[in-house]
Parts: sequence; C-alpha cells; structure tokens
Amino acid sequence: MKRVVHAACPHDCPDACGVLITIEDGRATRIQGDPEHPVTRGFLCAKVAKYLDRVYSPGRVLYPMRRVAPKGPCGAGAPAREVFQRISWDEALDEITHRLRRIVAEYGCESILPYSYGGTLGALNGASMDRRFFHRLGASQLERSICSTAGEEGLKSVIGIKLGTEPEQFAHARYIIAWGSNIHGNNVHLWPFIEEARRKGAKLVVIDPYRTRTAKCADWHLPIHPGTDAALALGLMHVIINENLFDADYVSRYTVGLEDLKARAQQYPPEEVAHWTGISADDIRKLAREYATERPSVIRVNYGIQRSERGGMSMRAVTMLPCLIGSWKELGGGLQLSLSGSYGLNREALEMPELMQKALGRPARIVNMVQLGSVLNSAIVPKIVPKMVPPIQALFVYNSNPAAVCPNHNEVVRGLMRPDLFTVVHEQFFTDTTDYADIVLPATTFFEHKDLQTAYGHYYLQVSNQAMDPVGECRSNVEMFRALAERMGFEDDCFRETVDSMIDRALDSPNPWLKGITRDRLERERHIRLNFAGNEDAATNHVGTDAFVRPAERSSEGTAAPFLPFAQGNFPTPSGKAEFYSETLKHQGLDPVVAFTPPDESRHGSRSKAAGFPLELLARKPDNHLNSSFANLPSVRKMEPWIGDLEMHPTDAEARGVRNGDRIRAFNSRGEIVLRARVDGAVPPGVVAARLDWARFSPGGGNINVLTSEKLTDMGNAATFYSVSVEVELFRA
Ligand SMILES: Nc1nc2c(c(=O)[nH]1)N[C@H]1C(S)=C(S)[C@@H](COP(=O)(O)OP(=O)(O)OC[C@H]3O[C@@H](n4cnc5c(=O)[nH]c(N)nc54)[C@H](O)[C@@H]3O)O[C@H]1N2
Ligand SMILES: Nc1nc2c(c(=O)[nH]1)N[C@H]1C(S)=C(S)[C@@H](COP(=O)(O)OP(=O)(O)OC[C@H]3O[C@@H](n4cnc5c(=O)[nH]c(N)nc54)[C@H](O)[C@@H]3O)O[C@H]1N2
Ligand code: SF4
Ligand SMILES: [Mo]
Repeated sequence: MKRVVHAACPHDCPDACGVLITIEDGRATRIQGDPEHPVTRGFLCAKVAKYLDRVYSPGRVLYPMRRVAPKGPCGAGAPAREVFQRISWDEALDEITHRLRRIVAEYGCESILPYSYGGTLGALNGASMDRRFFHRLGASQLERSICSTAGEEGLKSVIGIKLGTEPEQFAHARYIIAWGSNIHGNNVHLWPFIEEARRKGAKLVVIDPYRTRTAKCADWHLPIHPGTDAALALGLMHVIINENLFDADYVSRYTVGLEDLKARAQQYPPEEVAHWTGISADDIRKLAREYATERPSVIRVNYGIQRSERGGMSMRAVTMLPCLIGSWKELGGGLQLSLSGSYGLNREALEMPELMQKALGRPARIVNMVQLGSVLNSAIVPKIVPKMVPPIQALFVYNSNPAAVCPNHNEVVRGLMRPDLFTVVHEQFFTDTTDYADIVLPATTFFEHKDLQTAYGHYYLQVSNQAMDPVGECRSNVEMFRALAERMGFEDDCFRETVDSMIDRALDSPNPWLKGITRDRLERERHIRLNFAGNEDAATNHVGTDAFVRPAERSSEGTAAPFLPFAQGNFPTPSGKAEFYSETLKHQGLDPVVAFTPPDESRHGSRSKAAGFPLELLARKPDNHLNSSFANLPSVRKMEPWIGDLEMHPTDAEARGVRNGDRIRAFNSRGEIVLRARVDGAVPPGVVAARLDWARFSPGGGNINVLTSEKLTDMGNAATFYSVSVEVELFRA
C-alpha cells in the first residue's frame, strides 16, 4: 500500500520545511518538499533530499548498547562487538536508573547534567518530557547558549522580541543586505524571494569576511574583518545621521535615545571605521546612503556576527539600523534575525519547571554548555570555570554531539574520558560522543515519531506526522524519557501524558497569534500561518508584545496579508520603544548605547599577535551538512569537498611557504590540527577558514574545535566560534 505522509523537517535550520514522505508497504520510498508550503515551495536542501540514506543508513544505532571496552575513539563506522554489546531496553533502563540513584545518593542530584541542543527542534522532542524528567530529578540545568543567545540578547535589547521581516516580503525589497548570513548554505528557502526581488531590480549586498556562495552571487561583497560589525554599523549610523538620511518622524515617535546615539556615532567617522573593518571610507558612505535611500531596504542578519567576543553589541548595533531609517514601516523593509518569538507556545506546560521545587525546593544550578570541557574537568584543575560543587558525575546527552560541536575539543575529550563519569547518549548514530558513552540508546528520526514544529525563519506552524514505525528498537526522546521516568518511580501524571495531549497543551497558550490553531486543523491543513490577520486586538495582548498587524494587504502570491510588526512602533521593550539607549543594559553593567571594542582574539586584539597567533580563524559550518549532522553519510559527505581543508589567502600562504594542497599544521594555545591548504580566494588576508567535521574522520582524531575557545560573549553567555587566533605552518611529519 502506498500513502503520502506530511511531516516537517526538525533540523536546526530556519526554514522548517514542509515535507512529504511516500510510504510503500511500511517503507519510506520518497521524500519531497511540500509544494503547497509557502516557503518550502516544493524543494528541499540537498542533504535532506537524501534523507532516505539517513533513515536507512547502516550506521544507525538500532538497539540499546552497553560499553564493554575502555572509553575512547573507535574509528570510523559502527563500533565493533568488543566495544559495545547489545542489551535490552529493560536492562538499559535498569542500569541507568541504578547508576543515577547511586550518584544522587553519593553526590546529590545536581551532579547529573543533561546535555542537549539542536538535534531536533520539534517542540516535543526538543524540550518537553526530557525537561520534566530532569526537573523532577533535580539535575543541574543546562544553559543552552552554544548558538544564538548573544544575538538574541542584542536584538531584544533594541526591539524587545525575536520578530522580524517574513521571508515572503523579501520579494518586495529593493535593497537587501545579507549581514553575516550565509543564505545559500544555511537558509536556502529565502533565496527564491531574493531572486524574485533582484529580477525586479533589487540589489544584494553581502557583508561577510568569507566569500560564500551567497557572496559570489551578490551585486556587492564587502569582506569585513571578523568581529568588527559594531564598528561598521556605527559608521553607517554616523553617515545616516550626519547626512540627515534617517526617518525623523519614525524615530521621534517610536524610539528612545537618539541624542545618545548621535553623540556615540560621532566617534565613528568612516575613516576610523575603515581602519577597524577593512572596508574603505568611500564604501562605508556609499553603503549608508544606498541603504537609507534605496527603499524598501531589508537586512537579513544571521548568527554569523554574534559568534564573536562582542557579538551581543554587534547585533545590537545592526538592529538599530532599521529603527533609525524607519524601514519597519515598509512591505519588504525591516530586518530578520529570528522569528521564533512569534510562536509563544505554552512552554511551561511542556517543560514544567515547577517540578524542580519538588526535587530541590529551589531551581537547580545552571551550567553553561559552551564550557563543558572545563566543567567536566573542574575538579582536576579549575581554570575557566570555578570548581564545581558537586562535580558532574553523570552526563546525559541527547539531541547533541558535544564531542564534535563543543569548543575547546581537547578539554571536552579529557572530561569525557573520565572513568568515574557515567555517560548516557541517546542517538541515531554512533557519533564522536558515543565514543565516550557507557550506555548508548537508539533514537528515532522525524520519519518515526510525531511532533509539533515551529520555525525561526518563517511564520507557519506544522504538525509533523509519524510516517513509519521506528527502525530497530529506536525510541523518540519523549518515549525514552517517559520510560526512564517510570523506571525511576516518578509517579506524576505528566510522565504519562500522550503526545497528542502535549501538542494540545502547547497550543493552549495566551499568545493570540495561536488563536484558532488546533492540532486537528494542523493535521488537516499541513501548515497554518500564525493568526496575525484579523486578530489585531488580540495581538496587543501577545505575551509581552504590542505588535501591530496591518489590515489585509495582499502579498505577491496573493495569499496572506503581510505582517509588519513594528510599522507603528509597539516594541515590547521596557520603554515601549526601540531602545538606542537601554536602562536594562546599564543595570547589567553594559554600555547602554553601543560601542565597538575589538575582540581580544583578533587582528586588533591586544594579545593575539604578541602570543604568536596572528591569523583569525573562522571555524565554519559546512554548507551541505548541518553542524556535525550528516557528515557520516557518504552520499552527503561527497557534496562537501572543503572538509579537511584550511582556506588561506595567497599572501598568508606565501609568507609561510605554503602552496595550494600542502599539508599544514594550524595551532594555538589550546590545540593543533593538520589540514590541507586550499588557497582559493575565499578569505581575505589575515583570515583562515575551516569547516566543522567529526573528530573521528580527522587523521589526528580532533576536529577544528581543538582551536576554538570556551570564552563567552559579552551578552547571552554564548560561544565565540568566530573569535579565534591561530598560526599556521607547513606540516612536517
Ligand atoms: N547547510 C547548513 N545549514 C545550516 C547549518 C549548517 O551547519 N549547515 N547550521 C544551522 C544552524 S545551527 C544555524 S545557527 C544557522 C546559522 O546560519 P548563519 O547565521 O548563516 O551562520 P554562520 O554560517 O555561522 O554565519 C554566517 C556567515 O557569517 C560569517 N561571519 C563570520 N564572522 C563574521 C563577522 O564577524 N562578521 C560578519 N559580518 N560575518 C561573519 C561567516 O563567514 C558565515 O558565512 O544555520 C543553520 N543551517
Ligand atoms: N566549529 C564550530 N562548532 C560549532 C558551530 C560552528 O559553526 N563551528 N556551530 C555551533 C552551533 S550554531 C550549533 S547550533 C551547535 C549544534 O550542535 P548540536 O545541536 O549538537 O548539533 P548536531 O551536530 O546537528 O548534532 C545533533 C545530534 O543530535 C542527533 N539527533 C537528531 N535528532 C535526534 C532525536 O530526535 N533524538 C536524539 N536523541 N538525538 C537526535 C543527531 O544524530 C546529531 O548527532 O554546534 C556548534 N558548534
Ligand atoms: S535542513 Fe533546512 S532547508 Fe533542509 S529540509 Fe530541513 S528545514 Fe529545509
Ligand atoms: Mo546554531
């Protein structure tokens, strides 16, 4: 029998595609993008188009496994029987509960640390039963800041909420800036809207130190020095203010702090900014004038600029631009970072933080995920983090591959090697992290479980249906934590709640934009746009928002009325206005306006050159994998020939006697890695770039994160993958 099931791609990607899966006799035989989804428009990215290879990969973890050999890398491919032995779910659950109970008795419940991130962004399998379980257990809480929190804090410090320009509106823009945003690689469903705008004469500008495919296709590429975006934004504001190109009416009605900003911007004349950014003063003036006058103009800023030591302030500065020129008023204007603030699901009902009260009588301590290496080793030599009391004795990993994605890889591995650390990994594959697991549990893919799917790059909510039975003995995160809770003897009703009931409760939220959206409708209609239109009164009650909805105007597709959240201000900040001056930041001891400070690990930083590490490393994402996901699938890996390369500028290569194709050693105080030099013009002088891969595929057994740092950003305690100083030399074996 043949049937087609609607699902939604849950990978950590802004696009959250609508997916159609063909099932024949219980087996998935085809995957395609939903042609009716207004943003997916019938196509998938190259990696997910090959998803059958993932679901039916011979590398899948199919059964619970127990380690029977010492911890450590066991090479590429599925581990041998001498390393892991198959056990039953009953045995696995018994062993885990037994070990966790013993650890709790000896060290206290906060010595257990959950570790999860973006394996699936499904509302349930991302964060629901797992959170309930760890809250009830009284485990340490994880600060999930490896990706986006600096940018989020920067954005919210100006406009108060994660909202912005919807992708469909990019088709109406005349001037588009992709700022630290690799649209072709990481957000490909925005591209057709940009192409539509360009066919109508729009100009695309890319601000990125790396010549991405997006940059190659652009009308103008400005290779900026890494970490200097706040300086550029301030330089642009200098020109816009001094040449009177700002929207005085919008600014006076809907913003606070113009005088402070004016004074600050005076300190950033284009000539000065040129020194910091490497972009000429003439180009800065030209960009400022074009951005302010070629209307509508829109900025797609992505997370690239905030993986830098002062990434929060960089994002804050860029977010001020559309407020200054009033482009929020225009169809096809404004800015997009993340749109996820619009969904407002009832997360409290899903996660139940009140269960911590039951376990501890207080909220559990918070441990930052970026500093996993130091956290696990703090009992040995407290360095970056203070000594952990109690120490972490159990690590429960799901939805993440920390032995690949976490910075300061050598320190992470040292921690994971601890014989006294009990590590459980719930996974679809034998990854770098399962190399250090005591117990591995088999996890479903989105083909094999049901979920509710939001997005951070569009405004359509979806139910992702289960298309087929789980392969092997795989269980979803929800079902695995449900079983574990039962085995731990947690009797609370919440651990027996069905998936459908959890979806219903997630939708039962005070957010008026969810009004009228039910599970039943989602199952029938596949995707539903958030209820902005016709819900204006309700919108003013949105959790902390006063967003405004413009009455029925038709977009190019003639479907939905466009959403202009800040056309009439309504910024959900403490002042109710866009904040060029922020009292909140002042109270946090941060600059209430915005300023540029160069990253310590950068060409302008005080320490980098002196320490002998003069090059700036971009430890980038692969265009065709998703962070560490997909790197193990041969058909997908083939699409990423840059893996294993260090991209260098000819000047830097020549100065070190390095030629294209030579083996080089890249190093700094944290580690070293051997890569192949690729001298192909992708990076400007002073910058080198490499892509994230699994550590086990690298000859030295470590990936590019051996060089990255656990230093946290100025705002949001986020990771600084793009503020890394290194040196490079020819490798002599
Ligand atoms: N194919 C693919 N898609 C993905 C992912 C993936 O790994 N592969 N990852 C997903 C995830 S988790 C996320 S968070 C999103 C992220 O998507 P993006 O936000 O686009 O993330 P990045 O690729 O980190 O950064 C974007 C660009 O910023 C540039 N950049 C680096 N430093 C600076 C700087 O200081 N200033 C400026 N102006 N630019 C800078 C980088 O060179 C890069 O080209 O993508 C998601 N989509
Ligand atoms: N050098 C460098 N490092 C980086 C980055 C970078 O740009 N450069 N990017 C950073 C960023 S932005 C991010 S978001 C992080 C991402 O870090 P992670 O969130 O750890 O991302 P992935 O590498 O995709 O690993 C997710 C893992 O979850 C598993 N998984 C998928 N679905 C499920 C499920 O339903 N259940 C369970 N139990 N497991 C599942 C997958 O098989 C995969 O191994 O990486 C960060 N690390
Ligand atoms: S990874 Fe992104 S682009 Fe690819 S199918 Fe999933 S949501 Fe769509
Ligand atoms: Mo991310």
